[in-house]
Amino acid sequence: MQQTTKTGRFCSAAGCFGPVLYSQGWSSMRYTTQFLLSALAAEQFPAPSVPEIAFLGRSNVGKSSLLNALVGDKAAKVSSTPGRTRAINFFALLDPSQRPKLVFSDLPGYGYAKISKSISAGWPAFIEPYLAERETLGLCVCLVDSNVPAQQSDRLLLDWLRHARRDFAVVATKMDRLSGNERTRNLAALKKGLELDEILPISAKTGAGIKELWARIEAAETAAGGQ
Ligand SMILES: Nc1nc2c(ncn2[C@@H]2O[C@H](COP(=O)(O)OP(=O)(O)O)[C@@H](O)[C@H]2O)c(=O)[nH]1
Ligand SMILES: [Mg+2]
Repeated sequence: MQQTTKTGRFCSAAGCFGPVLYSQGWSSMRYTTQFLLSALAAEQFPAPSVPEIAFLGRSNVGKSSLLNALVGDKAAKVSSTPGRTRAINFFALLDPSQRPKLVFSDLPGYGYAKISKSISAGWPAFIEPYLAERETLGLCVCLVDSNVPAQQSDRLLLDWLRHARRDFAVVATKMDRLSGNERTRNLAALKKGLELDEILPISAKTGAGIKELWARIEAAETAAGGQ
């Protein structure tokens, strides 16, 4: 069965095909998304290969919606399947000749539980070694909700990533819910609260910022030695 999604993406049994057409324009590459596996322990991680992009955020921040906007329904569906929400879900992004170009890793949402000194008491133990040691990890995309003030759990995660010298990009989700004034105010407050120079405003609903995020991901891919 084939279907064309709301955003104009084309999906069939073989997968979803980008780029996503939004009013902002196109991402530069056509990718097919292929689910690789769900890992519940470090031994289950796929063999490191192409540059990897990790997605991190608190539950309900809009991670599934963002993955859906970036690469299609498949990633979002797999990642919200019960039993897979506590796993790291790995997806390969294949170029038109079906060669893997990137891997997306979708990490479990860190909960409302207070993050302790090991990043999170509520996080499975294999997350921290993944972030610390995964050699192909080129970028961590950290999601924060633009409607919610800076959270201690997000602050701790970002401090941890800084300490680990991991490249990260922070995106503020659900921007469509805010008026123009609120956008400016909330982004400034988040930057201050999280000690950031830059935060990328996005909306999975309207597609705003998705093209810019793709550009950031592809820059990280290039920096990590992808081609
Ligand atoms: N208005 C709006 N709602 C969003 C957006 N992204 C996510 N949501 C909503 O926020 C809720 C949580 O989103 P979801 O993607 O499941 O979050 P996750 O738990 O981080 O995977 C759902 O009700 C989504 O419809 C967005 O860009 N705009
Ligand atoms: Mg989700």
